[in-house]
Amino acid sequence: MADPSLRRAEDHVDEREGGPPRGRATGGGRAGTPAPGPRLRAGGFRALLRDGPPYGPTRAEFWRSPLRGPRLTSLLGAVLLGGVPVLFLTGLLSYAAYNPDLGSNDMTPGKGLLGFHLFPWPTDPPWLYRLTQGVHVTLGVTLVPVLLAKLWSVAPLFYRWPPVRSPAHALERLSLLFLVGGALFVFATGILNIQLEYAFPGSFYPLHLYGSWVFVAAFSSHVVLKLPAAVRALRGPRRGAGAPPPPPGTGEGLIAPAPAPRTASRRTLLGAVGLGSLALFLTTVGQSLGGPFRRTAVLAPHGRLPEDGADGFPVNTTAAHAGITGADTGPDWRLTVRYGDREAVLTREELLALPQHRSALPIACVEGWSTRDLDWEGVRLADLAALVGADGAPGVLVESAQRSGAFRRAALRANQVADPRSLLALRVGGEDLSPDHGYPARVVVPANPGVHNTKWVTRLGFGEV
Ligand code: HEM
Ligand SMILES: Nc1nc2c(c(=O)[nH]1)N[C@H]1C(S)=C(S)[C@@H](COP(=O)(O)O)O[C@H]1N2
Ligand SMILES: [Mo]
Repeated sequence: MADPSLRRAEDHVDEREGGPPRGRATGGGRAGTPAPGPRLRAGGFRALLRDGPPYGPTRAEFWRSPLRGPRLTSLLGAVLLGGVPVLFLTGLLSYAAYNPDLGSNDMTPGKGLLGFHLFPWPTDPPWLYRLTQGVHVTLGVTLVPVLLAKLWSVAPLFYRWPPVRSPAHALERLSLLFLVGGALFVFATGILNIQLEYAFPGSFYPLHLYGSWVFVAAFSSHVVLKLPAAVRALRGPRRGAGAPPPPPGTGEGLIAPAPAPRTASRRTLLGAVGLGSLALFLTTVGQSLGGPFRRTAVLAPHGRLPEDGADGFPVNTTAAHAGITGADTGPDWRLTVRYGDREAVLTREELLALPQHRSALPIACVEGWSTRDLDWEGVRLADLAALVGADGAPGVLVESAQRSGAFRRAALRANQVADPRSLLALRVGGEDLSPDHGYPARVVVPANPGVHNTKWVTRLGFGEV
């Protein structure tokens, strides 16, 4: 027989649920021990529906950690409440940064519906995408231990018996499926994408984008439903082992009725979660800070690459991987610039003979890594537009020598073309572009996601957005 105070906690459950007494605390003290006696003998399907199996995780005694409780769950929830909105906001900004409403930039089906918040992505400050996407990826990675701890802290609730009590309860459980499934799905797809460098099974963008809307919808209703309880738990007194049960409506089902002996304090658990997050943060953030810090990003695929040397910055998609051959970029390479029926075809020498400009701009990848400001040299996109009288064009479709793959082309908006720092770059760090960095010519635009800084450019189609 369990501690009498635990009976009281159970009674609260019964009060709230309005069901018959469930006797979960009476079936025998220890987790995993089949409850002997009356429950089994009463047997039958109806008893099973009412009480659950005589042993296993549907029984409160199965869950023995003395660390679970509303305060722990609420503390972890509060951290997620701080982090998830920032993740969502920076994620939406990243979507906007692609100018998904332009040309072939976005392959997401039904994107119109999700495009309500879009705005022309600015070119100032030039480090904007570096910041927003660095925060998005670093914060996402850092929150993983908190998310896992939060799920652990509420694990007994997943198994509460009976699984469905009423239509309203069924709806609530369905929303939890979207909350937990959504959280795991969005975090997993994000991390897979960083680790696989775009070699993602299926299409990452629609999956991650739609997944996060589902997750955030479920998250919002969860916050509305749980915030009062969370505030109560955080304001209320701390409860040590053996403390009286909390008042009704707080934490039933979380506090173990038959707790195992305490081997660590709640503070130790929170400390371990915090240390895990700190370790992930410290081994990830260097990829966004760049410079000497890049070496500290041991968990990031673009982490440890050194940044020294003229061309010394990470490569995303090598020329070989993109199927770019020597013939594509050799002496026969030409740049076609077109606006309506006006067309100019230029060799690299002719491009080098046009006015050359310098821009100090970073590469900032959607995967979260970015570089310091690199010293680019080349022809202004605005000058190339003027060459074919495209000054007023709504934008430009940039195409590369790459034959397949989503990033073989990208559309830029008029404000990006007009910015005097936007270049068709021919050189970086005082040397010709290397083959992997886009030789003979590539786009660099301030605040542009790296993926739209197209390499191995062969054609600029002004107005073709
Ligand atoms: C990634 C985000 C989150 C996930 C996946 C998550 C998941 C869950 C799940 C599955 C439950 C159990 C619900 C049940 O079966 O009744 C729960 C309970 C709870 N959550 Fe969250 N949660 C998240 C964020 C938050 C936030 C931001 C807060 C802060 C307001 C919060 C506060 C709570 C509270 C107070 C409970 C109540 C436990 C009880 O019924 O006593 N959660 N959470
Ligand atoms: N043609 C083409 N251009 C491309 C890519 C590509 O796959 N194909 N990758 C893009 C991505 S995702 C990034 S982050 C930058 C990286 O530039 P870097 O390899 O010179 O650092 O190039 C972009 N330009
Ligand atoms: Mo990228």
